[in-house]
Amino acid sequence: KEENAVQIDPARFLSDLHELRKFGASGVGKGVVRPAFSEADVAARRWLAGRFEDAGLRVAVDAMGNLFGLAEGPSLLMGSHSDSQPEGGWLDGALGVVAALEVARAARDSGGPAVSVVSFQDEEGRFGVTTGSAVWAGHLSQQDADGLTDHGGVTLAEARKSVAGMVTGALDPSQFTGFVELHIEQGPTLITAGEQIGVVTDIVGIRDMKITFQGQQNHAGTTPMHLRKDAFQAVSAFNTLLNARFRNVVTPSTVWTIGHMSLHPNASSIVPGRAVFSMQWRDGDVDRLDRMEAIIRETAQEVATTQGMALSYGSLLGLDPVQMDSGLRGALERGAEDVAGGKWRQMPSGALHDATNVSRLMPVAMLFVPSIGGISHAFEEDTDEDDLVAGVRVLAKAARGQGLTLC
Ligand code: HGY
Ligand code: MN
Ligand code: MN
Repeated sequence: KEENAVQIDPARFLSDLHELRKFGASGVGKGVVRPAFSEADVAARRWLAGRFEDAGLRVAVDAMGNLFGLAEGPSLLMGSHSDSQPEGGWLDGALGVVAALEVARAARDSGGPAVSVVSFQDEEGRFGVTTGSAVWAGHLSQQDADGLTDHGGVTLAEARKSVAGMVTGALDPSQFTGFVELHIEQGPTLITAGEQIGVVTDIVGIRDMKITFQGQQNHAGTTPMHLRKDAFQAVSAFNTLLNARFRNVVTPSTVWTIGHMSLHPNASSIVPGRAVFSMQWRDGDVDRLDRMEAIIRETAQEVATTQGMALSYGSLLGLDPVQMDSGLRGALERGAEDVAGGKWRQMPSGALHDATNVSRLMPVAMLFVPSIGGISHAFEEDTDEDDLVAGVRVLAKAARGQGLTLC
C-alpha cells in the first residue's frame, strides 16, 4: 500500500506557506493584510502562479481573478483562497492553497492521480460573500458581481482591473471530478478536545445585507435630546430589540453579527445623520435564516417609525447550507483515521467556504485542522505546524484514495 502513497514533502510545504505570508505580512504576530485585488493579493497570485508552473501545472486565471494550476486531463481540484480579511491570519485560505500545491506536485512525483489547484478570489467578501467562487459556480453573474461595492464605495468592476493582466479566460469546471478543501477550523472545537483533524459534514448558510438609517444631522450641543433624529441611537435600539426577539428563534449554534458600521459624518460634536451597517446571520437551517430575516426587517421598521428615520436596505446576499459529498468525505475519514487514529471527528463548519459554491458544480468535501485558542480573522491566528502537516497528509491520502476510485 505504501509504495502507492503520495509522499508529501513537509519542509517544502511549510517553506511555501511561510513564503506566501510575506505578501501583506502585517508585522503583528503572523498576521497578514491581503484583501482581494490589493497590491499584496495580486503579487501573491503572481507568485503562486510561478509556483504552479514550477510544479508542472498550467496556469489559468478567469475574469474574477480566480487562479488555477491545471493538471492534464480530468483531475481532482484542491485549494481554497489567498485573499485575506482586512486584518487576517496567515492560514485562513492560504493553508488550503499551499497544501493543494504540495499534494499536486507530490502526486505528480509519485505517478499518482491528477490533482489541480485553485486559489479563489475574494473569498473573504470584500465585495459580497465568497465572490470569486460564487461567480465561477454561476451563483452570481459577473454583471451583478461587478456592481457590488466595498465599504469604501469601490466597485468590483473597478477593483478587478488589478488582475486584468493575468486573465487567460473562462475556466470550464467539467474537467474536475471533485473538489477538496483543507482549512483551519477557526473555532475552539478541535483544540479544546485535543484532536488533530475535523472532517466536515456540512457548511452553514449565511445571509448578509447592509441596512441604512437616515435621520437628521445636527449640532451636538444645541439640539435637545427629544428633537434629535440620531442614526446611532437607532442602531443601538435596533440591536437591543433584535437580540431580545431572536431569543425564541435561534439555537446555540445560530450566530449574528453587526461587524461594520459607518456613521456620517463621524464627528464628536455632530448628531450623526446617517448610519450604514452590516447585518449578517448564519445557521444550518434555511427556514430559521428566513425567520430571522423577517424579524430583522420588522424590528428595523419599528425603530425607524418610532425614531423618525428613513430606512433602506442593500441587496440580500447569501448562501444556503450544503452537505458534503459522502464519497469524498469517506476518503477523508479513512485518511484521518490513518494519520490521526482516534484523534479526529466529524463536524459542521460554522465558517463559510468556497466549497459551498463549488458544490453546485461537482462533489465537494472539506477537512479542518485545529486553530490555537480558537482564534481566526485576527492577527493572532495560528496552528501547530505538526497539525498543518497532518492535514496535508490526510489530503494526500484522500487524493490517492479518490484517484483510485476514479480510475
Ligand atoms: O466569513 C467567513 O466565514 C469566511 O471566512 N469567509
Ligand atoms: Mn477561509
Ligand atoms: Mn476567512
